[in-house]
Amino acid sequence: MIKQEKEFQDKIDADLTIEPKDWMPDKYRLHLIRQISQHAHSEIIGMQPEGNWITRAPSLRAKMVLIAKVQDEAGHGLYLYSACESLGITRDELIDQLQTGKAKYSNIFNYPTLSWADIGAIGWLVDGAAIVNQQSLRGTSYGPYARAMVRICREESFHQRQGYEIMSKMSNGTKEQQQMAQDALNRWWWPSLMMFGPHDADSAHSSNAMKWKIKRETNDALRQIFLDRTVKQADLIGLTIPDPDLKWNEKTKHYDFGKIDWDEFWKVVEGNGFCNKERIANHIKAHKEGIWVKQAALAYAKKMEN
Ligand code: FAQ
Repeated sequence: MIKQEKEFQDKIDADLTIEPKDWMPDKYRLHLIRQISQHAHSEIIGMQPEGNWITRAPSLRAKMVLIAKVQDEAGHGLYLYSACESLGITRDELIDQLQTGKAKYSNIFNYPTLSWADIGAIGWLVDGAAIVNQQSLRGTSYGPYARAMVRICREESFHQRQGYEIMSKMSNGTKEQQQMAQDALNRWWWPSLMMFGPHDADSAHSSNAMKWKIKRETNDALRQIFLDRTVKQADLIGLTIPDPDLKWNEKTKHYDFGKIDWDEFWKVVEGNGFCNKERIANHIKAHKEGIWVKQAALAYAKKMEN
């Protein structure tokens, strides 16, 4: 091991953060660019399924809360793109990777939002899963990523609560509302479990990620935390988790659960989910239509320099 590499690993082992100007192995840098950009793209593409319901929110309060949430996701994307740029890649390159399909984003955002209950399910389950993952990432070894996570987690917990509030209201509402809430849970449950990525044995990047403390917990460990927490929340509002194999295990003190359909996961991740094409087409359209804003801002900045 070369001297620099040893010093780098010693720092990680001592739980010190790596900062943009510190020496780092290329593989660490590229690993982070991949993960942080996937994370940033997820926040931005994740605005679409919820944005779809802003005009149809059932009350002014619900509309205001949803607008604030979607706006927060844009902010999260910006913090993450900035953290990623500190690794020596430009925003234009990152956007190009997303739009040409070279970079992934979370599987979950390729499912459609069919009813208002889906907005509840996204907040409760998708933000709930995101928080579990992101709370662990507050201790990630790359300083700018860890600091972005602290701020994002605070906002994300408000998002989770707004989703749970919607689900709780609907499951205590009319029979039709209860059915809508259960139907949303049925459709979003398994894709939410998939968000944590493949099982540890099949997770290509986990070994390096754990060695470099980019990840502090494995995919399966985080999935289990989310599951244990969420089953109890479903019980509280009278909803049924759509898994006949779900069972409390007295020995492990965790819930055992059924098999995840990994074929569905890979189909979605490889671009063949319900909404992949629509999501990317919308992103490209928004960028084309908004180019004048970017040009105007750049022209203004240039004028101020002179
Ligand atoms: N979707 O070896 P691993 C949010 C890919 S934020 C798509 O286990 P890794 C907020 C993976 O990239 C949600 N692809 O990979 C919000 C790799 O392929 P590659 C996003 C996935 O990186 C809420 C391959 O599978 N959060 O929701 C997924 O060690 C509501 C092998 O996998 C983050 O990104 C997936 N779910 O572990 C916004 C958190 N999982 O790159 C709006 C940060 C795996 O070699 C509304 N990221 N793949 O081509 C992470 O913690 C990790 O990257 C994992 C995956 C855990 C996602």
